[in-house]
Amino acid sequence: MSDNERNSNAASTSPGPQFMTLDEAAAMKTGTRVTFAPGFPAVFSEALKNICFVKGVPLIRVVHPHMGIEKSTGKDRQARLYELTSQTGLPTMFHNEERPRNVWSEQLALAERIGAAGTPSLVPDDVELRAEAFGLCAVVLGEDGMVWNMRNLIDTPLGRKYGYSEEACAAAPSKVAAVISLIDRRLKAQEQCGSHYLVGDALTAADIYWATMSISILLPPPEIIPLTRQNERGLKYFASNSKIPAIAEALSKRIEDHQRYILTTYCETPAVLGGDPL
Ligand SMILES: N[C@@H](CCC(=O)N[C@@H](CS)C(=O)NCC(=O)O)C(=O)O
Repeated sequence: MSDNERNSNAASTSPGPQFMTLDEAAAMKTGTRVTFAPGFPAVFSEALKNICFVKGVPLIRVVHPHMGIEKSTGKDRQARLYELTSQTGLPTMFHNEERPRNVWSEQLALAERIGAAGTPSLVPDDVELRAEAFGLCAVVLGEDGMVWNMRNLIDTPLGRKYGYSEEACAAAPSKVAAVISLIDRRLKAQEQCGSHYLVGDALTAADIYWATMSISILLPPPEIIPLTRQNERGLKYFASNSKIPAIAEALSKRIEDHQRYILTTYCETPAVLGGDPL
């Protein structure tokens, strides 16, 4: 994607991107449709948006239905989502008439396949580098990984879906910190080889996923993640995570520099979130 196209992508959707309904998205036969929580940088949706941005895949934004029961009807708000995708996680991704993709590794593979010519390959051809990139993604995005444990730092309905308990909550800071330290060691070793990236000497999915997911423990300034009515509380929570002692100890200038470099160089910045900007 050229710089012009990159800028026009951000400009055409900013400041008020349109979000369609799930039913509208499901009825479409062409295009790449991804669900979001308008106004909130839900990290899995945000990361997929950034992956698609790098790959020059134009996204059609869709509202992800909230968890819980709709008071007026007594129905589960996510019943239709479940009917369409056999799960309820955010984000789901539809492309043309293909089956929906609900897991990051499948979403990444799809983005790689449909990405525009000339865009960076986010999954290395070299299998050793590929194993490194997927290994890092797994400890950030996978079960019992960084994001999983970040959700268990406090008791929320979402955390309850990921096994929140007093024990899980007590273990979460050191599990989150262990991943941050791994990334930091990795960046240090890469720096010594003259690389700005987590794997090899080029951008991979690991950089995009980590830089995006790390906003939940190291909040970037509003020039990168703008404030909205919908994310005000959530961003305070993200910011407070940096102050949890085990996490604060693991964070470093190197982690911050890499996050800012990847987000501002390769991703949609400022993030186009929709919702009501403050
Ligand atoms: N299925 C996704 C994970 C996405 C995810 O964990 N989404 C969370 C929000 S950040 C969610 O919506 N969880 C509730 C649910 O799965 O019903 C993947 O493995 O790539």
